[in-house]
Amino acid sequence: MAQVKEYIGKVKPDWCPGCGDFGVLNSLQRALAELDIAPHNVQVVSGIGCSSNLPGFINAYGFHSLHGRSLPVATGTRLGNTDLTVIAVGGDGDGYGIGAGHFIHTCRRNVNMTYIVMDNQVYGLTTGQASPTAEKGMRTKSTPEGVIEMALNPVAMALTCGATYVARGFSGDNLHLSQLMKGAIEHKGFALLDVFSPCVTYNKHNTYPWFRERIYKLEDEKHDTSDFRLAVEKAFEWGARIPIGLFYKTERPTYEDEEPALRSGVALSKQPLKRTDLAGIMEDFI
Ligand SMILES: Cc1ncc(C[n+]2csc(CCOP(=O)(O)OP(=O)(O)O)c2C)c(N)n1
Ligand code: SF4
Ligand SMILES: [Mg+2]
Repeated sequence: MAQVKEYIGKVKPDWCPGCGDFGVLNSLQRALAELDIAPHNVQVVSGIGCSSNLPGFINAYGFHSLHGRSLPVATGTRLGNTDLTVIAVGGDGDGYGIGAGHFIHTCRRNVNMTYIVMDNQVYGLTTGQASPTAEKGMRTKSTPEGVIEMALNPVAMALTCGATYVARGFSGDNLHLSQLMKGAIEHKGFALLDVFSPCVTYNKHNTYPWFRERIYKLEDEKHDTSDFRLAVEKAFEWGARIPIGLFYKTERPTYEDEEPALRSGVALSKQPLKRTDLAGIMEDFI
């Protein structure tokens, strides 16, 4: 088995001390080591945000893309080289705000990759504005009198948009989180892992103790992960009790299974280049 230290990047994270993203990074390094996936076979793609700086701190291929654009880049990477383990990472603002359209369509596309969202209910990098998952009424610097809109529900969205592995973790429980990550990475299809990852600097409401008082593990209540309706019901549980763990898992053909250019099973990047004579095509247009 690989060692966790093999996945430690050369650059030390510059997150605030206590930021939940440390737990996500550590859990991901542990999950990859336990799955024995060599760093050169992993591509970590992000958008923009504190959380999206993660590819700089892990020893693997990385791509720090544009705000909200991790999923299209990750999809392109995966379709270009199906031999890679592709993991998109980022924040709630990145994935559920500016990147929401990509999120919806990536769920229904079912490309075989993992999406880890460090959900802290704020835009951390830009100093604490309300994000799409901020609760109604939450006071932030952009909502001094409280958020007016209702919060977006990422788990329910992923379920109803067609993601085939839908889970939620907590960065205060690294062992549990790395198990969910392993499940997501091993799953054949699109996996969403929403992670409660507290922003200790700008979110004084959703703190570690706040989550610890409320979260419980679905597996402790013998949750049936094949029951779609039950998963949706659980996704809406919020308040005194908040579930974490695997909500739903199912199998259906991936995009790669059905895309004609990939059906052979040979990665596109390893297929021979065919020379196409463009002269005939050009004549049609000129
Ligand atoms: C097109 C564009 N719009 C806005 C920004 C400014 N911006 C950078 S990060 C960010 C939000 C980050 O929030 P989130 O994704 O939740 O990450 P966090 O910092 O909380 O981890 C915003 C609005 C940007 N970089 N690019
Ligand atoms: S501002 Fe918040 S999200 Fe960003 S590094 Fe600090 S604690 Fe983490
Ligand atoms: Mg955020």
